[in-house]
Amino acid sequence: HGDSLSALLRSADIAMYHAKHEGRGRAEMFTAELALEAADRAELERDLLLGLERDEFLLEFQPQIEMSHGGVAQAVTAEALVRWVHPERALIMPGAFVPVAEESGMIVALGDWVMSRVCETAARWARSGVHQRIAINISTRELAQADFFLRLRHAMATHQTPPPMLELEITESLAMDMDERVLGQLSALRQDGVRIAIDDFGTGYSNLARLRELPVDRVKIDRSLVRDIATSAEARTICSAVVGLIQGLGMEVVIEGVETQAQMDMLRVIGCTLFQGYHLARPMGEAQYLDRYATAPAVEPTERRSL
Ligand code: G
Ligand code: MN
Repeated sequence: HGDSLSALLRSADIAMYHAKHEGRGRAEMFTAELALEAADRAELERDLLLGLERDEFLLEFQPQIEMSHGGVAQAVTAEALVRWVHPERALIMPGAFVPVAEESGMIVALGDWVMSRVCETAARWARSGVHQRIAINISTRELAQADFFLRLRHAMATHQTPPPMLELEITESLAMDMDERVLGQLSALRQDGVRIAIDDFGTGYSNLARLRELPVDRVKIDRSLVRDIATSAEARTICSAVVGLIQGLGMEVVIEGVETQAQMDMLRVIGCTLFQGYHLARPMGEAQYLDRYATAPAVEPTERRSL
């Protein structure tokens, strides 16, 4: 059974990477369809269940770096990203299994695992003086569970996680159609110190009047808005307008998917200070993350002379 499953997961991974720039929702649909087509879903579900029982999942962390005017670069938040260490494959990315987990309902168990692991890690970081928030990606299905917030609060209480150590990432499309109950719960968490971020901004449709009213601290600009800014004046205009709009609403802007120095230089001119992306760092294990980012702020070498 290993071979066909491996092939399925590999093609799902590939599809995911090609579809990703069209937005998370679409990427997930595409991947789920692929899984169905291959008629190997039952197998994947069975493996997921086994994977949960056998504790085959792990978290990687990718830093969000704040660049000050003085050229000081400091990691302020770690985005937690779940990976599956499948016994017959290397690391499997979430795009290849989260959609199936969502459709089969296993997302609840998987989400609980992520939530509890993040709460435990964040509490441990706080105790050892690492005051960087950890961000969790919340999927549509999870938020639709009536007891989602209860389970999150439970995980926080169990591990005694300081609320300011946590950040929730909610996709733009999800943020745009949250009901009153969910909004109320998010506001309450935010009042307790949890940060709320909108993820993948620019991939869906936003109602700007509604955006203004959401209980949100920061907005993560999707990489599709950033990809061409070093080479296209139009791309630059759009990106700059979106950044200005969000800052004008009093929210923080985080740029994700920064892949080149040219993009970053341009973004700093536009007025951005918070960056995440392969140009700065790829997601990595906790030990390596702490090794590299739990220390005092480092001076960015290229900036020292120019500023
Ligand atoms: O949907 P969300 O923005 O949470 O997706 C995060 C995913 O994007 C992770 O799987 C992460 O590995 C990936 N990622 C992080 N930085 C970059 C980047 O600079 N470029 C690309 N293409 N992907 C990235
Ligand atoms: Mn995210």
